[in-house]
This record gives sequence, C-alpha cells and structure tokens, in this order.
Amino acid sequence: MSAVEILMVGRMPAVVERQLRERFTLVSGSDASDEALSRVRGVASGAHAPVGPELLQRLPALEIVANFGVGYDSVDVACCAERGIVVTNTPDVLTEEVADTALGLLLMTARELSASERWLRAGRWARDGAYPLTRTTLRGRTLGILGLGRIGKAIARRAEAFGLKVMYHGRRRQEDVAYPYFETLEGLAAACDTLMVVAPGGAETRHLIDAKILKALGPEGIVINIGRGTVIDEAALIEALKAGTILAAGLDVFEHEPMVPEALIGMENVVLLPHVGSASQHTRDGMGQLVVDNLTSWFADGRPLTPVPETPVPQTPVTV
Ligand code: 8YV
Repeated sequence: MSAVEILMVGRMPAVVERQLRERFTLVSGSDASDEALSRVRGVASGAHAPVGPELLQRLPALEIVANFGVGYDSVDVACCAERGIVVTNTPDVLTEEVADTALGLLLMTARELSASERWLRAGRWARDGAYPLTRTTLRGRTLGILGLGRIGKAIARRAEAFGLKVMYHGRRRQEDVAYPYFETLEGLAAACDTLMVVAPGGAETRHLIDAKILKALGPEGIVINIGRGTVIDEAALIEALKAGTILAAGLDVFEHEPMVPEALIGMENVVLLPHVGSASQHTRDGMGQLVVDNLTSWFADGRPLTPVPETPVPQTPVTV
C-alpha cells in the first residue's frame, strides 16, 4: 500500500475498491474532513458522482481524476484543465458491449419485442391469439448515426451486417469510413428514418435533438438513444411520440436519471432500459480495471493510459 491518498466517489465495481485499497490509501468520500481531503492526490469517480467545482475546490493537492465510464460529462474538465489536473476515461473496453446493446434496443423497438413478450407473459397468446403484426420492420431502413466515434463505428458495422444503409453526422467528417456524411443534423434526420444517438453529454450537445429534428425524421421515424439523455429534449420527444410526428423510440439513457417521465412509461411505442449499455460483469470489470490502471500508471511514472482530449498532458493514449 502506498501513502498516496485516493478519494473514491460514486458507485464502482468491487474490483476497483479492492485494488485501490491494496495499492493506495483510500479516503472515504462522505465523511472526509477538509483536512483529509487536502491530502488527496487522485479521485476515482463512479456513476452519478459529479466531480464539480465544489468538490474540486476541497482538493488542493489533486493531480488526476480517473473516471469510470467513457462519457465524462459529470467531471468539470475545464476546471481540471485550468488547474493542470489530468482526467482519464474508459474508452475501448466497452465499445463492443454498448454497440451490442444499441442493436438490441433497435431490434426491440422496431419489432416490438418487449411488448410481444409482455403479451405472452400476460397469457394473451393463448387467450387472444397471436401478437399483432408489427407496424414496422428493419427491412429497408436507413440508419443515421449522430456521433461516429468508436462506439458509433461499432454500431455502424453491425447495422451493415443487418442490411441497413448507414449515414452520419458529427463534429467532423471521418476519413476512415465511406458512409455518407451530413454537415447538419437536420439534413441527416431528413435523409434517414432511424436515428441512433451516440453523442456524448455536456453543454455542447444539450437538446441537439429537438422538435425540429424529430419533425425532419418523420412519421416512420425511430429514435434510439444510447449516448446521454441530455442530447434529446425529452419533453419534445414525448410530444412527438404522442402526436405521431415519429413512430417509436428506444431509450437507454434519460435526462434526469434514474427518474423516467411517467408519460414515457405509459407509452406502448417506446422501449425503456435502465442505462445498461455497458452493464455486463465482464465489461464493467474491464472499465474498473482501467480506472485502477490509470491511477497506478500516473503515480508510478506520471503517464495516464487514457487521458481525455481536454487533459493538459502530452496525448499518448494507450489502447488496452
Ligand atoms: C456507464 C456510460 O453506465 O461509459 C459511459 O459513459 O454511460 C456507461 O458505460 C457509466 O459509466 C456509469 O456507470
């Protein structure tokens, strides 16, 4: 055990806490005094645990925040960058898992798989006959991906195998893919009928999908969100689903997790998952290990393995 003090905030797999206890001196978040926090040099930040200005201000000796998750919108990266604090995330290790979930959610939504299972479990197959034919199908659909990063590309590969046409919009055109690129999200929404949201959270992407985009998607439109709930204006989505502006939605993420609007829960044309994109034991352990490895590498030789782009260190990320 080293004398380096690490603060763990939020939920984290057991594999993280055990190794952090072996390698560092672990400080518990809830009851730590200012004096104890003043010695903390690293933070391991888990789910639903914002690392904002208030906490950062109590950590004058902080060198690194190792975030559990590829998305790091809960960490104030600008404040960290100003103070020279390194931020790391957990890319790559969850890519395929999240892409699997995205395709599962798309299939569940287009083919009403959870509704048809509810039909069987309620005894309606034997009582009322076959589940009604689904209003739509994946056949002939065009998938527009918002955010063609590592996860977006893994989703695109799967979608191609399913016979879907793929196109995308993002901050920039990707040179390593041949999928059609759209300069605007509205242009993408008008050209496709199935919108896959893989964009990260934060101020830049907040409510990118609003009433105008949903209208452009059209009455056969399906929206799948596997990125962050804040990217979609949830109230506008509910209106669009009610009015038939779009056909259906499959959501793994929400604006105010774990709260999900009653209006969505009451709808038949939506599939709702409790943010399980990466949530297998295998993948969460891999993400947890990367949190531990980032902290270990930083305190052993000053080299974070997977720094986020905003972080003030030479960008030499290692793919694990
Ligand atoms: C996790 C995620 O649910 O990696 C992310 O950004 O959203 C998910 O993999 C999240 O890290 C909270 O545990």
